[in-house]
Amino acid sequence: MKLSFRWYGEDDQVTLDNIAQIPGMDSIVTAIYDVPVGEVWPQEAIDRQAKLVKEKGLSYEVIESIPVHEDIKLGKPTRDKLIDNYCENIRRVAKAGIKCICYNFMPVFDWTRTSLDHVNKDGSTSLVYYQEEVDKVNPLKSDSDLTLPGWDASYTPEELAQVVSEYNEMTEEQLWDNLAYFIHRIIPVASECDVNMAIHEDDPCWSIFGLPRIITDEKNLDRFLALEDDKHHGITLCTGSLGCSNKNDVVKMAYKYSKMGRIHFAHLRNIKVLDNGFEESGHLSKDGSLDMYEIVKALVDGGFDGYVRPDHGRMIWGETGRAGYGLYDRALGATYINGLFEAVEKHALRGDHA
Ligand code: DNO
Repeated sequence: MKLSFRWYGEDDQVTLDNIAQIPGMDSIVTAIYDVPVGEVWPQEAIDRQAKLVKEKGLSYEVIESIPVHEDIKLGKPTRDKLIDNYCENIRRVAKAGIKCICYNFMPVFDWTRTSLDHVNKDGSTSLVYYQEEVDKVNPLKSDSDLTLPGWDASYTPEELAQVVSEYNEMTEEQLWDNLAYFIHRIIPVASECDVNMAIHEDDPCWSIFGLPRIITDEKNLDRFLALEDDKHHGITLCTGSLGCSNKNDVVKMAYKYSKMGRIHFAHLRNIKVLDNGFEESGHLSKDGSLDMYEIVKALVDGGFDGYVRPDHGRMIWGETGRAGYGLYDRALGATYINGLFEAVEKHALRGDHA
């Protein structure tokens, strides 16, 4: 496993030096953030970023994300040109040494939470999702002043209502068709460039606001992976996204898909599953509902050799900044993940009780 850490570029208050000083850190996970979705990333910007990262002794091998334009998900006639641009971005980042690209296929809303600063008993703050709060929001009403954190701020309320309404008639099957169309076009390019494409599961892994969501469970991941028989067509195993539904057996999926050689990236974090949603917790097994030891063991047993990053952290020790992406709790998570992998890998090499 290669330990990695998300970095939001030169504007991120968490610096490359901070990240390089975390024990065991190997790779940066980043993107070009100032180019509108659907456009081609300038090669100079990619190369400059690669140089900055490498100068700190870190690898530049993972992009999260090259976002997928809504017109591709909607299957609009403009999609062909947008997919050409997407393929060009794959070629360009590959030229700079990228080996893995994380992306998602969620209509309009990427990860969704109802609060970004829920105060825990110990005074730390976390991201939480309470279903009753989501149910109060209607993104089709542009005059509603209710919004949720994490919404794409580049949309005005009117534009948001417009794009949501375009999905109104769309069934899950149509979204599958549009996803298949996209995958059949990008995977041959990724294969040629030897870049692993790693789709991120929908977060949370159920439909919100009546919009279709399909990358949600084992059955759908099987269907997704069957779209192309090529190891470059794989997944990001996000334990928090899959694990927020009790119906998902994350340990089983970690083993099954790593054994297939299709997990290229893992987002490891824990959450407390509630009857009405979930709360993000510290990374440790005892902090939440997921058994992180069993998940790591399943990855190792399955032969996983991709990138891993600690996922959302809580805000601790008075840190302020980008919700979920502060330095301290993610660094603690990284160290915990390192410990789990070292223990599990050494044990596996030795065999039982040697
Ligand atoms: C949230 C992230 C997601 C993820 C995208 C991948 O913190 O896990 O925004 O980057 O869904 O495309």
